[in-house]
Amino acid sequence: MIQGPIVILTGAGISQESGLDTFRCAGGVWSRHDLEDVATPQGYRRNPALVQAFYNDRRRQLEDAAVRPNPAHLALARLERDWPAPVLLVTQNIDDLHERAGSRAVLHMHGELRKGRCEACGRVLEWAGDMTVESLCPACGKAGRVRPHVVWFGEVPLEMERIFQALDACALFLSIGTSGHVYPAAGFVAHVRERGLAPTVELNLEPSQGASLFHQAFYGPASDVVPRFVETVLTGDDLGPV
Ligand code: BJW
Repeated sequence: MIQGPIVILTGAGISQESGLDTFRCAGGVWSRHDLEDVATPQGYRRNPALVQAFYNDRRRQLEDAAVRPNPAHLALARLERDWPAPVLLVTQNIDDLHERAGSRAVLHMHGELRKGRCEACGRVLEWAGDMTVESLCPACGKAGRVRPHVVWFGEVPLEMERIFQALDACALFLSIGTSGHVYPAAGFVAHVRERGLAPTVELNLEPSQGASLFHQAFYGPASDVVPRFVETVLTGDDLGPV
């Protein structure tokens, strides 16, 4: 039986049934856009307008009434509410579906679509509409220095210290809807496993890159496997051999 803090890593797969594309699945974001162009600092320096347009489109998508939390997001919010110890959600996603589902302890390690960052004054800003290469920073007033508050390849992900502290103290590590291609997130399971810190469980549509490192795995759509797994944890049922 699990007792104590839970750390959950989520990726694009958890939001797929909410209408947001994953990156590496067939028809995913990287099949339509070159990641070197839109998800690297070099790409941004080459063509900031292209990158702003890419994130503007994705920010607008969040406004679509059809894009809303699915049963997987809701189940994780319930877990945080009903579990007697801390539940920390570490998400690679830049959407806000965990928050909309009611989760409160959420760390966005790859940033947030609804935030911008001023490269002149360093302030992180709430950002609702489009961002352009001429946008003014509401904090310092400079024009053309606001960029999406997201983490591109080669940049350091956010909140790493808090994440590793939580991993070191967890009683269960859960990975949901991520392909395990992108580090450091892909390395969390090895961090927990190598130190014998906690059982590690993968919930995904298919085995991820790091599948062999998980003690247990349940495969299927997140809206199905996540609520069922949360129910098992909350009722205190044995997770099986770990
Ligand atoms: C479903 C489903 C359903 C589908 N239900 N499941 C060589 C070795 C090791 C590392 C490196 C290396 N060369 C370079 C690196 C570092 C690099 C890296 O990892 N590169 C790899 C490609 C090799 N990493 C970095 O540069 C990172 N920074 C860094 O390492 O800094 C150094 C440092 C670290 C720590 C401390 C100090 C210093 C930064 C990475 C930034 C990634 N940014 C992006 C874009 C963010 C903004 C945006 O959204 O546009 O983040 S890339 C993109 O990939 C995005 C995602 O968060 C990330 C992960 O993708 P995710 O979520 O796993 O999605 P998919 O599509 O890959 O998978 C979806 C999964 O869902 C699949 O498995 C499906 O089966 C499943 N699924 N439907 C359940 N209904």
